Amino acid sequence: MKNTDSKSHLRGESIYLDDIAEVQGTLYGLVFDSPVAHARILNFNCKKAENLSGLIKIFTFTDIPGENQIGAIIKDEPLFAENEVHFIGQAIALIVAESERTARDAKKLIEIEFEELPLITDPKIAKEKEQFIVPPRTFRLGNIQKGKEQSKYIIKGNSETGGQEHLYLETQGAYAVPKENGNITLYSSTQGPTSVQKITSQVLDVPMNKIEVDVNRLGGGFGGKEDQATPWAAMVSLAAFILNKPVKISLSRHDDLRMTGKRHPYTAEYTIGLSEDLKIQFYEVEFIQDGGASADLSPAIMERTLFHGTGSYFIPNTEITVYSCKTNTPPNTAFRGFGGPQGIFAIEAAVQQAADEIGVAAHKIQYTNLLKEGDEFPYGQIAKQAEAISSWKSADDLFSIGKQCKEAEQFNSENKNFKKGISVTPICFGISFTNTVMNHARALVHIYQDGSVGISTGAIEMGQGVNTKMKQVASQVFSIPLERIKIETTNTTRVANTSPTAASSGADLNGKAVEIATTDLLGRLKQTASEMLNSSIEHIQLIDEYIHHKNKKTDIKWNKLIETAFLNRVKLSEKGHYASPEIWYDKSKEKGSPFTYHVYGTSVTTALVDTIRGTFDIESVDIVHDFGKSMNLLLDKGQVEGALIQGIGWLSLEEIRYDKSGRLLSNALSTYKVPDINSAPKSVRVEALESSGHKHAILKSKAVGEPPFLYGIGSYFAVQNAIKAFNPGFKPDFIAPMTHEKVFMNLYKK
Ligand code: MTE
Ligand code: LUZ
Ligand code: MOS
Repeated sequence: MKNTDSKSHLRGESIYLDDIAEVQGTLYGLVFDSPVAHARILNFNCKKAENLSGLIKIFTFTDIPGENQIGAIIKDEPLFAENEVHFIGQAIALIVAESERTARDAKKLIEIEFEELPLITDPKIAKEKEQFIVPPRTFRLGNIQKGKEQSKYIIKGNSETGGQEHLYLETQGAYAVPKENGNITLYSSTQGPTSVQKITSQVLDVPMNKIEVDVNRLGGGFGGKEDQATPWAAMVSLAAFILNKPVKISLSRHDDLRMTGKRHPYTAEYTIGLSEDLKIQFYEVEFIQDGGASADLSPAIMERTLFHGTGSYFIPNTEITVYSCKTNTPPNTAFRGFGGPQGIFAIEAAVQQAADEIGVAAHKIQYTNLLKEGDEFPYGQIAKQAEAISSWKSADDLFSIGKQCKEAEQFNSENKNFKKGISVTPICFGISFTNTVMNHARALVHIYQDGSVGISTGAIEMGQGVNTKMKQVASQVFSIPLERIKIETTNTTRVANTSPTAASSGADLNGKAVEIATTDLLGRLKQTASEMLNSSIEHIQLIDEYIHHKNKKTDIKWNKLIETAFLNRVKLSEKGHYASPEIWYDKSKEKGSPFTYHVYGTSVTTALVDTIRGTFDIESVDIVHDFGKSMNLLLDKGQVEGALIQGIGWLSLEEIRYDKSGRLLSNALSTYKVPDINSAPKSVRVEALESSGHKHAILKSKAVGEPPFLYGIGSYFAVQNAIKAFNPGFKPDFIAPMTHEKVFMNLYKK
């Protein structure tokens, strides 16, 4: 079962935002953004720019009829800067012209004067000055003091993970087309059409029903378009609304890199205690999250870090705190894993450091402490259908962890110029938006008179294959081929009040809504069939496009059934609404059961370090992953492979750097190294854990979008272990990314 988009992708026929046929008279927008990181604006003069021929208008905050505000969780972010700027790349104005070229020329003619203000780029300094986005939060389980008393080994340390650029192939963009009576059709490359609709309506001071957001597909989002697709959409809508002309914006890669936020960098300070038998007795950790200049999704991301603070382990005494800090860089945002990977890296660092100091293999400590059925997470949820141990055992059976370690040791004893390192990475990731109210979705299904089917949902196709999965659900319920089914664009007029396609839950939530709507329709169709056959409904089945009666195939085909239903005036359209059951969370106690289920898995990573050049290859990654009962193993394996390589990039290649003035140094693909085919593992094996799936997962097929990103963590520790094999005096730090430069320095560090 392939991704149903694969053919049009391959032929270059798939339509992204910039491929939408433009309406005559379309104008082009370009953002004028701040060149300084923190300053008061003393003077803004665009007279010269406005005199340029072909220049239509330059929009600033003074042109906004409604609120100059785009903050989704906290209202702390203006669409256009008013009197102050807070980061380099912050939007100050939108230049609208007949061509993008003219807009670029005009940009150079804008005059602006600033009074520069002191700035903070280091989140640790922000913490000292109590520049918080929201107050810190703490999750607690058990009693740290008790844990200390039971510990033979107590280890203190710290770790650090860096930012990450989303590098969706399609940059941010939006296209607003005005309609009659002040209505707007808004095409946006967004994961969150409702959020785009809502914020745009507030900026324009019009009701939401005047803004129709339509999304065909994205050329990748990875979280970068969960919240940060909104400003561009609001800007072009503002211009279209005031000028009554279609206006489009499509960011150049350079502008996108500079103006948009990235994965949150985190630092962690931890203390971990273990008893003689290597049971973790307590874990105390304090994270500092670099939020950037405004809240964006930072409070929600901070929450997911708290939820994933203990990774795949049961730790009876835990205290996890996160400080979300404000700095003068672009607001950091959602990125695959959403703060979870940052939390999990720290516990893995603590385990590795403990292993080093105690003198045992890390995988001994890891295995000893894996979550079991009935264990309690620090937030009170009880682990059910826990697959941590089963996936580890399955990985060990299939890939022989012990044997791989022995072979690496043997290799290392025989080679000096190359060293091997191995690491094991157990993963555990919670599925559901941690904000319980967001876990719902809707679908609208039409069966046309000829038997073809059109489905609208709130899910956004961004390469992950959610449209293919939606078709599979309908095809399975109706028992008709996929060719009869079309997935429509995601459109706020057809399906309203959607949550963003995020938290890996797009397929589950929207798929369940499709299942509900199609099941309702099926009931009605069976009723029609029973009338056609003068029988009763329990004798009717639909199998492979034919009505079966009393378990015997009839000659009545799907089309005939639909035609008859139509002539009998049966309702052939249905909507479905799904809200995840059973989940809840009490923020005042920091306890609850927020996740519908968890996804587990185990990977074994082997790295090969060239000790002369200081370079490394990831030789192999062997994975046993908990897909539940995968509804589409090809797509799901694609998600695992893609996420793995994205994770490897985060921890071993990609380095976001700002200078002291808040300027992004890694502002091009020449200075920011993303994984390519040469840095991909030489071998990736992905095996499915045998499991019965989960009843609340769509067709028992567990969410797969984000969890496998965590397998990338293995690359960091595998390379680190290879360095240790060469340089026994090396005392590792736990600062990521482990770039080739750092490997080189670490090989010879005394
Ligand atoms: N896969 C592709 N090809 N492109 C993407 O942008 N985003 C990831 C993941 N896989 C992404 C992707 C992220 S961050 C999420 S949350 C999920 O897909 C969202 O889709 P789902 O909920 O349908 O899994
Ligand atoms: N977005 C969000 C997310 O709003 N809440 C979440 O819990 C979440 N998790 C992962 C990715 N995006
Ligand atoms: Mo994904 S970070 O939930 O868009």
